This record gives sequence, structure tokens and C-alpha cells, in this order.
Amino acid sequence: PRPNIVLILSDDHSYPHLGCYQNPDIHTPNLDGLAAAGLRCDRAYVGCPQCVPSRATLMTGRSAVGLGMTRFTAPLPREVVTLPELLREAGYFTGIAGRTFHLDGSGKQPPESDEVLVANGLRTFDKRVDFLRQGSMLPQFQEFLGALPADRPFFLWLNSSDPHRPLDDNNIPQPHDPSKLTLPVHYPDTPLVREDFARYYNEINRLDGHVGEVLKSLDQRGLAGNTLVVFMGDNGSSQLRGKGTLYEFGIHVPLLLRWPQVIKAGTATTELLSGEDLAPTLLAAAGVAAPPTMTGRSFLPLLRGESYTPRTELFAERGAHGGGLPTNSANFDLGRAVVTPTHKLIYNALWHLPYTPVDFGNDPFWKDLQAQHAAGKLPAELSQVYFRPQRPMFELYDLAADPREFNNLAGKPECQAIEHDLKSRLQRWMILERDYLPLPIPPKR
Ligand SMILES: [Ca+2]
Repeated sequence: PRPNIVLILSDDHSYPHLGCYQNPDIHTPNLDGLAAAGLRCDRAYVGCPQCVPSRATLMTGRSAVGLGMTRFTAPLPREVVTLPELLREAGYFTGIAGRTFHLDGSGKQPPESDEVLVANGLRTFDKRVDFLRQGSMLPQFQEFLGALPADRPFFLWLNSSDPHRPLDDNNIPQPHDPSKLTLPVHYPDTPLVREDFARYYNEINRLDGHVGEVLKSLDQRGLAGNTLVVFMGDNGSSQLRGKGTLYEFGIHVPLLLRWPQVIKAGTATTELLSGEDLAPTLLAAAGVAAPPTMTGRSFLPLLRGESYTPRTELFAERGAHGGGLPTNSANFDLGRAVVTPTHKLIYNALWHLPYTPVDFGNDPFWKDLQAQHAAGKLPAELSQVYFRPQRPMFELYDLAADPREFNNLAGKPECQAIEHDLKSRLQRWMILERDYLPLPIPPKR
């Protein structure tokens, strides 16, 4: 029989923040159990470091650039067909629930935009699925299960609100102790940074409990055996060099898949996987052909333990964020990145702008870091990374040798060949995706 599919998306969650990724501090028994019963992907990347465009990529198997979704408030064009629609056509009962307000170009729009969206029928998701809800993930999951027709497989996309900011205090019974955490390697170590980070871990622990409830329900209803469960982050953590950036914490996310009888338990892969690959993979799992317009590629062979041609590169895009005016690089930044098995090249088209964090620019730990930088109290290396007045136009990192992405190799004579190779790959992709940014390799004069 065709499998049911449950896709659980966490909101703002970078790769290393799960126990199963050898994180020594965080307590995520349910997600670790999911990984142990299936496939753990160690190098999965999303197409964008922000909700709306990344989710559009996941749902369509295409890049945000190719979709024309680089402005955060853009609605998905009606003519672009999404994963749940293709599954519905093939007989699936389909739903989207939980934190879903960014489907049609983000929730809060001014009346001037609303008017245009309504008059032109640009809010489309209620027509794309059988079951659409916005709100709390767990009760809506139960409601969906209650609405299931007896004779059809189902697809449900469940969107968690965790661990998105604001980070709640006291949200779990046994909170993480800030003083005992091992901070990420690119982090300054201050008491306020530790407190914030512990609160972030607490929200991931709460998310883990919710995932446990979902898995328990599937078990109790006898559905687990024929259900492919996918867990993924929609983009990286709202943390330093995370969400809104093309560094690892911005685009490298957790991805776990459990499918009894098909995926061998306890397996792991270091293959490069892109957010664009999710839709074609889930379609293939359901036996549905992916439309030729999808640029992602199915990794179903990896799930089946069959021979798989590895990706040699993937791409990511940063565009406008939220709905604000372009007053800083949190609201508006233009970047592109290419990632290979060993390296990453970032192209900052708005290199003139300093780094402004997304979602925590007013939080106490960031204000404190700003003050410490101004007083010359931060280590010089960290001051340079977080507070330089302008960024380089190009950044090239050896991801294995330099996981912090601090040592920019762009412009170094000994790295010229690899820099040119990565720029050429990015150039090719930008041409094919009809990117509007200037290409990274200009004509010779
Ligand atoms: Ca997000």
C-alpha cells in the first residue's frame, strides 16, 4: 500500500541542536528515537534561511529565486503546483496544520496589500489542500486524524511554533542549566548568551515532547507501520550567524526520516541534501511522478538503501525578510551561497551593510554584546565577525577545516582555483534560475 506521510517542521532549528547529532546537552529523546528507527541526515540544507521562502521551496521542489519568492511577503503563484496538490490528485487526503500563517506570503499584511491579494485571488492554500488550519499543532493533528476517510492514504504537514522566538521562560519541567552548556564554537561566552541559549534548548525539548505525542497517536491508531514520518527544520536557529544568514546555523538543518519496512533502522547519511529535494522524494515514495519543473532531486534511493548518485552542490538564497523597509540587513539582505561536500562560497550582494540579527536585535544578550564590543571587551576575532562595519563581498570557507566559518579564503592566491570553481557553479545556477542579481563573475574588460 502507498504510505501515509507526516511531515513535521520545527521553526528556526539548526542542525546540531538534537541529541542524535551528538549534542551533549540537549534532551530530545523522542526525536533521537525517531532517528534510531530510521535515517538521520547529517548534511541537509534548506533553500533559504527564513520561513516563507524556505517553506515555498520545500512545498514545490524549486528554488525561491526560480519561484519569484525572494520577497518575504510574496504569495506563491497559483500556477505553481505544490506537493500536497500532486498527492491529492493521486488520491491522498491532504492537510496542513499548526503554525501555517506564512503560506500565502506571510500573515500580517497592511490593508493595501490585503486588498490586492484578495482581489486577485492570491491566497491560494485553502484551495490546495483538503484540511487547512492555523494554530496549535497537537489538537489540529487529532482533528485531522478524526477527519480521515477510511480508504485513502494521507499527507499531513504539521508546523510547530517551537523553537521560534520569543523564547518562553519556564516552559519545561527540567530546564537546561545555562552554566553547564557547551556553547557553539563561534559563540562569545557571556552569562546572557548562556541564558538565552538555555531557553532555546528548552523550547526544543518542548518540541520534542510534541513530536512524541504525534508518534504515540500514530502508534495507538495502528498507523505507524505504514507511515513515513519526516522531521525537518524550516531554517536555522535565530541565533548568532543563524536565521537570516547563509552560514551553517542559517541553512544547515536537522532532517530525520522513519519508514518501517523501507528505511533500515539506525542508518545515517552524510550526502548533501537540499530543501528542494524533499517534494520530489515524498512524491517518489508515494509513487507519483514529479513534474519536470521541479529542480530538486529525489533521494528515495537513499531511503531504500539503493544506489544513489550524490549531489555535488546545492544552493541557497537570502532575500527580503519580514515586511519591514530596507533599514538594515535583518529586513533586507541579498545573498547567494553554493555548498559542496567540502566548501561553501557566500556572495553578499549588499556587502556594504553590517550584520543585523534577525529576531533578536533588541534582546538583552545582543544589546550586551554590542556594549561589550563598544567597550573593547569582546575578543578581537568575535568583534570582527559580528560587528565589522561592512562585510566581504565574497566569503569562501573550508567547512571541514573551519567549521566556525571564520577564516575567509576568498581572494587568497592559493585558493584561487576553488574560488573560481564555486563562483562558476553559482553563476550557472543564477543564470538557469533567472536570478536578478549581478552575476559573481563579470565579463573581462
Ligand atoms: Ca523559521
